[in-house]
Amino acid sequence: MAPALVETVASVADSNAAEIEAKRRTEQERKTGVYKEAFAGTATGTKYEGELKGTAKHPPATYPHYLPYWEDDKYPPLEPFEHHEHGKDADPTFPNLLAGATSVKDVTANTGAEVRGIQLSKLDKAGQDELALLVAQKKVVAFRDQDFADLPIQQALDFAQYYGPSHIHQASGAPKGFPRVHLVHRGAEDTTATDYFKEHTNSTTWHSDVSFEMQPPGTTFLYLLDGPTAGGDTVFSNMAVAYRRLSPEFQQRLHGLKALHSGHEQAANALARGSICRREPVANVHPIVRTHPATGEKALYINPQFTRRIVGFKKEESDYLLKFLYDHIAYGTDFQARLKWEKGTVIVWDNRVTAHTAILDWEGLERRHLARLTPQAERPFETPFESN
Ligand SMILES: O=C(O)CCC(=O)C(=O)O
Ligand SMILES: [Fe+2]
Repeated sequence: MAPALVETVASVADSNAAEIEAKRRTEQERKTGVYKEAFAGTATGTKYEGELKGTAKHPPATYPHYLPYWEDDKYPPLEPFEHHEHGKDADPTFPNLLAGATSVKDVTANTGAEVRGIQLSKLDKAGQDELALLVAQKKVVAFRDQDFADLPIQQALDFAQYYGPSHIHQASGAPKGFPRVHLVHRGAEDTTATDYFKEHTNSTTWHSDVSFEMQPPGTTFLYLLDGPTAGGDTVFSNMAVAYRRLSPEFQQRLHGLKALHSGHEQAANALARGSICRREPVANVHPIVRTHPATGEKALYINPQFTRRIVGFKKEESDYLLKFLYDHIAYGTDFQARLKWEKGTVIVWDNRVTAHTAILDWEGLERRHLARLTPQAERPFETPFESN
């Protein structure tokens, strides 16, 4: 019998509390820069001339139509929708996805894979279903030599939107006319990262994308447009192994707990830097242990960027337990995988069962430019604790 779903109730009408807390924290955190927004791009910080024409040391952007713009158009709240999990329809032997592959390699013993020899954009529906399942199982897969970056942007978006409506980010830069594409862009000669390291020891910012939304992303795509010669890798943490690594007693205690995730600080940080906010920010309550709809795996679902408070715990209790869980994720190199970018790489991860962090380690002020397509998935749900 399928386990009964334990309803996630956003009973604490904490949106207000989250907003007040966000205002208090924003001032302080803009100064300390613990948010990844501390090194997010802005309209005024982006040197378009260097990006379009190149600089003395760096060539122009290879994909100028993917340069970020912050058009201040306002969007309504995200609409709830019924998510269809395509991974559930997949053939688990992956005949339509991997038959033509020339190489399929695991990145580590428990996390990540690298695939060569297939073209994602040519997959049929059965192949796309298998992609969702493979990514849910491996957590993150790097597909090399892809044509995504060369497709018309709308075609790449249509491919991703098979998995769900592509999220419109509240604050990030987007290609002109494509607010559903989230851009990661550090232009040539941009010194934000080096400036950041004057005050900080590392750039690690573990998170699961936009976990504050009611229906956060599932199968998520990030593809390289331009990258540094070496470095700028992305590290993924396998949140299902992170959960399984805990003792059954501890796992059981986490079951039934819910946490508040807030997008208010991200919005407030963007406005405080003179950037935009496309939508009224939201906060939502999600279970701390969520279940994946295709694999049935349980995974930790908290992250230091967006999770604020465990519902029903006093502040010190909540801070204490969240700190333990954040440290568990950050120190757990035995359930992390560090993926390298190459020209033509599309990395696909399942945002429901992973956390990730960019690594800003390269020097020489080279450009790093990527595009993310972010289909939303189901509202996180939990299933009852089962001892192993
Ligand atoms: O820049 C990266 O490697 C990752 C950026 C990121 O967190 C994202 O696109 O969701
Ligand atoms: Fe991210």
